[in-house]
Amino acid sequence: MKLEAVELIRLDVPLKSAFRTSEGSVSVHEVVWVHAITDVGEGWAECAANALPDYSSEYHTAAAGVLREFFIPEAMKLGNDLTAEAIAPALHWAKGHRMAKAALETAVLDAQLRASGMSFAAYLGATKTKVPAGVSVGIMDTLPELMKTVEGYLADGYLRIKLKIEPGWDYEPVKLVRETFGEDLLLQVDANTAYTRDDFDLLKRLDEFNLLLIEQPIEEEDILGHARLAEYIQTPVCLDESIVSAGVARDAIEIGATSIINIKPARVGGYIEAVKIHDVAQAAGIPVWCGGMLETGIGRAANLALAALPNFTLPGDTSASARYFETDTTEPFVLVDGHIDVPTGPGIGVDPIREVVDRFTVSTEWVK
Ligand code: NPG
Repeated sequence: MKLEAVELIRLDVPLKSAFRTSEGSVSVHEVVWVHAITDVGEGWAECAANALPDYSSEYHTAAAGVLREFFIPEAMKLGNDLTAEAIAPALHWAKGHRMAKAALETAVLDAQLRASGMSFAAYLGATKTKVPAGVSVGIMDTLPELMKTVEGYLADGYLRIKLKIEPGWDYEPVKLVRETFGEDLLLQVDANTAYTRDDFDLLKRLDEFNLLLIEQPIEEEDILGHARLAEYIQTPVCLDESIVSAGVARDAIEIGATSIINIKPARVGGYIEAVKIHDVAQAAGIPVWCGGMLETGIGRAANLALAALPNFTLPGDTSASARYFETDTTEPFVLVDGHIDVPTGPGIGVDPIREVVDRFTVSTEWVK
């Protein structure tokens, strides 16, 4: 297989409502797509980098830049030896930029699998045909607004609620949701690194709510700090931003910094590395779940395939298209009894709807 050209597409996809985390608020999903043209057919991927370097150091225009200047030429140098499995080794010399690397690998993998008629689910080792869906609830201006939103998602059938928290929006909203919706609700929180080692007492107060987990409470480099926190509080600590590779996952597990892992393929450089993390965690008895980066259907499809692996035992942020988008870029993913079907077609199993993509496209460039 050979990479002939890549189209980098910048899209602005409007969100139904603003999504606020401890890092900021977004109302438009600004994103780069990688459309790979190979001699065996085309492949698609959505790069998860945000518009701002707020979740990680990556951001969409930097991802497009590093793809254009370094990664796509490197993949082209592979000539007829191109495979999805060859991408990570070929780009290994380049530090970081995992979301950009992931997007290129995913687009090439999509082309490769479409050509051989195999689905992402089959390639990755999925054992389920549908996956339980959770939903991530942003920080709101008021508690009544939060309650109305959570109530709506529970009525939709979501099986687990994740509340975004930050200092000043933690104890009270969590208490109110727990008291209102009862002990049986699967409830977890996500701080996106908003706290510090000085906040352990504050975080300990959340122990009374019997949460599934607290996600990434302190900064991503501070893995030892998470291990100390995990000893101090009862709520299981789950790492997201900190886990950038299977090696880091292994170390974080070993020092007790994480008893559950959020796997986002984009954050770790792609689906092949994501499966390695799944396996490392499984061998250590650590459950995992699939995170999200507000992906449209093109990105969501592949995440659903990953979430169908056996050690994904907790509901993921694999919500339906309607959670975020009035109009998705593919046929919408729908929630049925709290679950979403894993695509079964070749590759990611869905196709972009050209007219919708054109409507949201800000610019395109060809790298040849
Ligand atoms: O469902 O796709 C989704 C989004 C889930 O909360 C979610 N993502 O930190 O996990 C996260 C968070 C996020 C979204 C982070 C956008 C940064 C940007």
